[in-house]
Amino acid sequence: MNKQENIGIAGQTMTAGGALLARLKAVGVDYIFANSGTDFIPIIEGLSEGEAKKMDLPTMLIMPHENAAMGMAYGYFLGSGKSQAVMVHTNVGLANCTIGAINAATEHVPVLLFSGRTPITEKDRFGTRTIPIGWGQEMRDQAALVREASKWDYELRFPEQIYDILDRAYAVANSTPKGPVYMSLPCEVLCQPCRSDGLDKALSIQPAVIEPSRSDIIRAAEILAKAERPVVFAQRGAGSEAGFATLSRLAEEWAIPVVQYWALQLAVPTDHSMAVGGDPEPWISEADAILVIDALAPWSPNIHHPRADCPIIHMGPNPLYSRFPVRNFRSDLALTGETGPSIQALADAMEAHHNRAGAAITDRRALNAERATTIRSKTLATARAGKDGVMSKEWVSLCLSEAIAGKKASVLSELGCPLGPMTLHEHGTWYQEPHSGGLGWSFPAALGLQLSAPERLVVATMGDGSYVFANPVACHQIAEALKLPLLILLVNNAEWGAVRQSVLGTYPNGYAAKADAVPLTSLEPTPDFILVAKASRAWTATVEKGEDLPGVLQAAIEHIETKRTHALVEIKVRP
Ligand SMILES: Cc1ncc(C[n+]2csc(CCOP(=O)(O)OP(=O)(O)O)c2C)c(N)n1
Ligand SMILES: [Mg+2]
Repeated sequence: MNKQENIGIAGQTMTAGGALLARLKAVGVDYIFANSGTDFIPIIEGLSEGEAKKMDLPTMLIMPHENAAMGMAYGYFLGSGKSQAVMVHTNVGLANCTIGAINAATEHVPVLLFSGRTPITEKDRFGTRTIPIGWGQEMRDQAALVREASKWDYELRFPEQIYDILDRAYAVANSTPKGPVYMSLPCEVLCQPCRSDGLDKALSIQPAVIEPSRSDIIRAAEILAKAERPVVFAQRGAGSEAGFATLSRLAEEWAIPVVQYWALQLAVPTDHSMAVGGDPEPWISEADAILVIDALAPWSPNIHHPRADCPIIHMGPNPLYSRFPVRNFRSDLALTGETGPSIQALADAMEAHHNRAGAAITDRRALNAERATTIRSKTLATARAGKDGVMSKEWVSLCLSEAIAGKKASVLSELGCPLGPMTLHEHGTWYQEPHSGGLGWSFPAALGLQLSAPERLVVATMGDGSYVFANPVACHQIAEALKLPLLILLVNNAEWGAVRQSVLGTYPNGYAAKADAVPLTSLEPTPDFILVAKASRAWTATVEKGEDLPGVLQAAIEHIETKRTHALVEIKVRP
């Protein structure tokens, strides 16, 4: 029997578009965040066929904008550790996914991204072009739109490839370092019949998950144990709940301060005795050993300077961040592997060094704890002072932190609430926007996180600019349609403050600084954002006075807990 006869002809068949969906479910994809188009003919037909045949399929969710689809897949992974799929319309849908792909690639978030490819043929074949768009959406190299952000890309050529190629896509995306993969799906291929038995067989290619070598771990442990002033720089948390607990214990036992500079996730509790905030100074210039945990830019080399004789260890899924052309932080030792298990291995290796009970470490612990307390007290005092007049973002953080105390909550921030004034104790309680800075992330990522963890109180905080970038009408529609009871804090300063501050930072006495207003940074006249949220029947409130905020946050949370619909609080903050 030749191969062609083996496929579909003998035995049961179905539309390849439906087979693709069934195979995705079998490899572990529960949700497809989808924005459909004319190229979806075989996907939609296949979905209905699969349902009629009672096949096990992923849940397809309608995404009114592709950026929301990418953000939700990102957030779902944050909440569950499971990669999901995004399926969009040809080159144009893919173009709207590009920022999401850049964000996911930078932050090692695995997403299976699919888009249709306009039919290749012009006539005489099932699924061929029928309308002018079929010509207008053709590209010489569609995958090039996201290739820089993809670990792997491929165009499906034959329907029977569905059996193997999806396994490969899933395994590559979930291998260390994780990241997005892209596959284009020509319409004619998905329109062909395809064998439908065996679609539910187990994943045939397991992801390659890396751990650091034992000898490198032993070397790293020696360096840290011997050091008099070791410091940890952590940026993407501690990898897992276990990693978080282990790093917290390690930092305490060995009296090692933990700097969380531009932290995307929490690595130790904010009020841990060794948590010294986000400023690399004075720690970096004092250090005689540095462990960098999963940090793309652990400090700013233009400002911060480790000692020439200070060994620097980088740990993480891709400790040298090899995707980026320029990133020249000195690395004397690199520990490649998933962060949680790497921290665990390091902590185990440090057990071999018994000097931690010594007087030197006891003194170091007391000294560092005192310094940590001073830093934290200052941060909290500054936040409290931000209550008066037009309130500060730091005051909003402090109030939010108090409002969610004792609840199972996660806070996302995209130029929203800063981490400093918050009191958070667990892994998974804090997420900041990706360092690729593709704005419009917080709202959809929070929707995805909420979908993965329905019982959690998920709080999406963001600047007014970031809210607009998120396509808020689409995001509110999703929140209502999927009954995702988010709390959204829109921290409104009526400007792109980060841009203005960057100009003033580089040209403190320049023309822009002396001008009446820094050009290209104002968002006046500010829209009535409340009406945008109300359009999708969100609970809403506006807060202008710092003293009113705690009460409004409490009311919003009460609404979420009792009515289970989403809420938006617009908070007017200082520029
Ligand atoms: C997609 C995208 N476009 C533009 C930028 C450039 N950018 C960086 S910060 C920023 C302003 C963000 O404004 P907002 O969310 O209101 O926060 P604020 O700076 O006012 O605190 C802009 C436009 C970006 N990072 N991403
Ligand atoms: Mg703003």
